[in-house]
Amino acid sequence: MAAQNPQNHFQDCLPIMAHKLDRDALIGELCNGFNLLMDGVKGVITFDSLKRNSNLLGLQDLSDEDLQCMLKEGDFDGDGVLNLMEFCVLIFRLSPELIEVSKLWLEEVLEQELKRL
Ligand SMILES: [Ca+2]
Repeated sequence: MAAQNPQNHFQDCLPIMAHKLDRDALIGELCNGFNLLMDGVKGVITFDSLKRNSNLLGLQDLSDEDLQCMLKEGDFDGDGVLNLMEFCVLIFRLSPELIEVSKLWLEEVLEQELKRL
């Protein structure tokens, strides 16, 4: 058990899982990543929680400005922090391989929605 580092595991697995189209596992990993980065009290990713935990995801080389940019880029509702949905969307945007996958998911969801109508 000791050999497995969950942080590295998260980063390494994202592209692999994207290729497998294993949606549930990928979403699980995204949630894990979110949990690693979020502020435990507020339940969202703030600049401080991102800065404090960025090394967990191999982001320790990013400057304060880079981190601010990440937050700003992912923050759709403008409250200055990232919730789980905003985090997932940001990860998809930062990882080109995942964009293809998310398009497929979107089509799948739309198809299911259309069938229900
Ligand atoms: Ca937000």
